[in-house]
Parts: sequence; C-alpha cells; structure tokens
Amino acid sequence: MGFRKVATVVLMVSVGLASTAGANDVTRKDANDTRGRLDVSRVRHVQVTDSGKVSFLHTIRTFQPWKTRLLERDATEIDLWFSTDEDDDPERVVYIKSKNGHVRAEMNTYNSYSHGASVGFMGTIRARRPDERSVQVFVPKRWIKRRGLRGYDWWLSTNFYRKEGSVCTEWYRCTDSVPDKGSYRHLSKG
Ligand SMILES: [Ca+2]
Ligand SMILES: [Ca+2]
Repeated sequence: MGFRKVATVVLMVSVGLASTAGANDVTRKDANDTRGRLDVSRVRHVQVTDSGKVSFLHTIRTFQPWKTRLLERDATEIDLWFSTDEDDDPERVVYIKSKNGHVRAEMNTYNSYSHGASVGFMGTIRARRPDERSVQVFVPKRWIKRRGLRGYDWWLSTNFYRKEGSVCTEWYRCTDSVPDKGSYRHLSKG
C-alpha cells in the first residue's frame, strides 16, 4: 500500500470518527448487584446526529450476554425514564422489548397522579444491539428536550422475570435500578 492510499484510509477513518463523536459523551459504571441476566454493568449517553436529526444515544450494557428474545418474556424489559423539566418525576418512558426476535423501543408520555399514572404511546424509536451484552436506543431530541432548558434527567430499570421460588423475589422479578438512587443529568449541546 503506497503512501497516498494510506493517507486516504486515514482520512476516511477520521471522517468516520467525526460523524459518530458527539456532545457530552458520558459513561457511568453500575455494580454487579442484581441476579439474572439483566444486571447492568454500565450506561452511556451521548448526543449524536442520526440521519440528519439530533438524537440522544443511550447504551445499556450488562454483565452477562442475553438473546434479544429474552425481552419477549412477560415482565421482562428495560425501561428508560426521563424527566424533561428538572424535577424527580418522569414525563417520558421508553419501553425496550422485543418482537419476532428484533429489539423494539417504544416512546411514551408519562403522567403520574396521586393514585396511579397514565402512559400514552408516542411512537417507536430506533434501537439496535451492537453486541450480546448491549442495547442502544436513539431518543429523538425533539421528544425529550424542552426549549430553554439545558438538558434532561434520566434513569433506568431492568426487569428480569423468573419462575416462582427463584431468587427473584419482587413478583418473581430481578430488578436493577440505575443509578441506585436519583438520576443522571445529560446536558444538551445547542
Ligand atoms: Ca448492576
Ligand atoms: Ca419531571
């Protein structure tokens, strides 16, 4: 390979990096603290431009590998919660499940009341599995960021269902809450 060809390859690599690098790229670790396959080991959020539109890319990684069809089980899912107005109450929730072996993420509105909550379907959003321990969702900025506010707050819970008599005790579910308390703040660029 001559110098000119090497230079071309290097240029292509750097262009590729430029298009995936995003604003406020933050990774946080979570402890090995939950039984079952959906024990989260780390999360990452980064602002990206995807197909010309700004999204917040959220990556959830677990300690163990798992098949996408795991998320087809009843009571087994990953839920991402978002507060768009700088308080502790969520206004959006993304349910990550699977259908026919493909990961599927649904964005919903969320309104809590003193005696319950209402959830309203907004649409499906792009999701993918980069490897057997990770799932990624692209959360559209227009659905999550309020005008005049610098960012949003988010947290997640995973629910892994097991049969009666197993180690998962909360309605036979193993639940990992990430972070353990409170939320992550994601500042938006622009
Ligand atoms: Ca964990
Ligand atoms: Ca809120």
